[in-house]
Amino acid sequence: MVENWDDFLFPYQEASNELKLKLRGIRSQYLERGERSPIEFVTSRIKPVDSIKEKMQRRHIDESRLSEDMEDICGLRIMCEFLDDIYTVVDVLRKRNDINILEERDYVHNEKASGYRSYHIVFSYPLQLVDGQREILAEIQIRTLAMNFWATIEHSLNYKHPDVFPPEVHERLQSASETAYKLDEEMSEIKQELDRDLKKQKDKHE
Ligand code: 0O2
Repeated sequence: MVENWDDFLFPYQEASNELKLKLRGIRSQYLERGERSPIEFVTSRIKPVDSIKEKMQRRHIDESRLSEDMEDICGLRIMCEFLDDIYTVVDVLRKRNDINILEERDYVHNEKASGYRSYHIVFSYPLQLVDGQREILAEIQIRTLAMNFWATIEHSLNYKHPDVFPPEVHERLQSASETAYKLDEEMSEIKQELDRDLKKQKDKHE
């Protein structure tokens, strides 16, 4: 049982701080090499205690098994400019030996009924503590800026209580998500076209 929530959450906060720094470091490495980074920006959050308790009830998770059964107490989010960047980031993460992937959920191509899109990676992270190593469960959500725009606003309208959404609102949110996805596809096509033009010009001058 959790006696003190601050003590319980401390290692999650530590893991979150370290991971945020490391993920931002990936962006710095690309920029340092003079390349475009597939990571635009990184955010993190520790799940609020109220939200942990609500999920415990909803998912029938025993308080004594929180560290093993609740995978998103430590949550990180990576925002990308383009759709392809999502999968580039996934490949980069798969190669790391400090991110032991347990599960991947591709809600980019299999969007949720709400219209939600994002790529989720559930993993364990070896946190070094004074008493030794401890595996911390965490989740990274990877999404485009357009997906983030939609999810942020939809979340603030509260996706956990879809029954408060009249069917018409539900449909409009789904349709807004489709519009955001079309925007992502259009931006990707524009980039691909510009890349092709650039390559043609380069080839001409060689
Ligand atoms: P917050 O504030 O982002 O932490 P569950 O956590 O039980 O709802 P599950 O199956 O454990 O869901 O994990 P899932 O669905 O892979 O990921 C849950 C998280 O994904 C949510 O965390 C949201 O961040 C995001 N998410 C999933 N579905 C939706 C959706 O329809 N709309 C929006 N806006 N976000 C979604 P939290 O804890 O609910 O929120």
